[in-house]
Amino acid sequence: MPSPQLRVRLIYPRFRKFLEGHARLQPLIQKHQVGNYTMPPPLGLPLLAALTPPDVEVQLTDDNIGQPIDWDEEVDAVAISFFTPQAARAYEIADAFRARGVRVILGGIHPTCCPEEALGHADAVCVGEGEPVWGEILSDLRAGTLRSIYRPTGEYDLAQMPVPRREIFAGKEYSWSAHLVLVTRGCPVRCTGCPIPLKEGLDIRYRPVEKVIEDIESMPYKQFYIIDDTVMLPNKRRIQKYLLSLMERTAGRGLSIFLASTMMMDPDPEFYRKLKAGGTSSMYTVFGFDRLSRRLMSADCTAAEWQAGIDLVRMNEDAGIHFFGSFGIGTEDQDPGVFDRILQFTDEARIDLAEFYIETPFPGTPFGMELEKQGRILHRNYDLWNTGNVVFKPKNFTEDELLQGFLSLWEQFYDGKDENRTLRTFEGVASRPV
Ligand code: B12
Ligand code: SF4
Repeated sequence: MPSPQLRVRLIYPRFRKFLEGHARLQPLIQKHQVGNYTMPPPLGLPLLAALTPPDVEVQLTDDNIGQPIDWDEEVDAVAISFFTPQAARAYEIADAFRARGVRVILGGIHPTCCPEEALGHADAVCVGEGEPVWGEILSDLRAGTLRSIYRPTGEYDLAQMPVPRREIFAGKEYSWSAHLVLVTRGCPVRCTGCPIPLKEGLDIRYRPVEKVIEDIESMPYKQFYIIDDTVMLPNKRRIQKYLLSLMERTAGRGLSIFLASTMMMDPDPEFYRKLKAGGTSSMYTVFGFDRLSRRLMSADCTAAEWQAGIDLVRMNEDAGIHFFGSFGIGTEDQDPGVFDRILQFTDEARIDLAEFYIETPFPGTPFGMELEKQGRILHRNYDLWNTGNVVFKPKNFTEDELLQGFLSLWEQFYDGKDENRTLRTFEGVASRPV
């Protein structure tokens, strides 16, 4: 007897964008198209789709761009992928399907960090990487023997990773339609606000360059976003060697590559010229919990540290890589002077594209765990855990001071900025169906 066909509906829930709900920032969003964009969902769902056997039908509803959910669809299960800002909506969707007798499977960074909480809304929760357990989940679903927790026993070998099935995004319209490309997993750095070491382990695993190229060649577009900031860590022996060998292969293809980083970058101008030659067009740089970012945003930053920060920005820009700064505010070592310091820094470094976010105590991060221990979490209305709202008691600010500082950073930074300059990062990828 052939096994019955299974139908699984994949859902990517909606989340509030940074600036959503802050009425006074709406003119700024319209003009510069920052802080409120949508893009294709993370790679979890297309990777699982690629590992799904042909007799299982999977289709995606992207609730984040307002695609309607068919609550009465006849499906065997609903599989939802989400990070923390989506958790409230994910649970609402999960509860509604379970009330109709549909089985619900949850996965992604939030359920990985809060499996017990997620289990209150699901038949099964995937904790950690999905690739090693997805086949088992589907066969247990078919056999009616779904377990509550699926947790891979070892770390997934990225050489085995398939090309994500991005066709599940076809026909959907995003305001920024660049696709994501994964190159590593795991990170030894343990920045206090980041859940990646908990989710993926402390060793960096590399996806073979050949496989990355195969992935890039499978895409009809020339713009994409390499999601792993680990590739910019200043380790010449291993990490840079890997990145530069990738860049040798991407060079000369007319690509526009968006890289991500922290301020842990190599102060070597030649390195940025090589990245540019490989097709790198933008450097999305988070000023968060790494040492140099913290020093730049603290009152006792030295002149040498300040200059080191400016030099890194200029090395990117001078090589022709558009620097996009993402500044986190509200950490334990900042004080209300941080707002002026950030503006002074962006001014002196001549940064023309930036975003500002409020540090948030995400589950599974040392910052989140510490604040939880100290009883400083204000609420768990996850809709507001989108880094555009204050959800904890800050140490050196009042809650209102932090929120007002956040809003005026956006206003002051973009005051008088030429939108043609800020928008050059998004050129060619805005508002295009994927
Ligand atoms: C792409 C991305 C985005 C995109 C999202 C795309 C979209 N649709 O809009 C954009 C740029 C918009 C974005 C925004 C934000 N992001 Co973001 N983002 C990422 C990034 C870089 C990659 C995501 C990805 O593709 N990962 C790779 C896939 C394969 O991993 P995965 O989704 O976890 O899936 C695996 C498993 O979890 C599991 N799995 C996943 N889903 C499912 C489902 C089922 C059913 C099963 C069985 C398994 C399973 O299997 C998969 C394969 O192993 C991650 C960092 C990272 N490396 O993950 C941060 C990350 C997810 N972002 C993060 C944050 C904090 C944000 C922001 C809230 C804040 C900020 N300042 O950036 C903003 C949102 C701001 C706002 N409110 O507008 C945090 C999340 C923390 C948290 N607990 O929520 C991360 C982890 C970054 C970090 N290091 O802290 N982000
Ligand atoms: S923010 Fe980047 S460098 Fe820091 S722990 Fe997370 S993945 Fe590693």
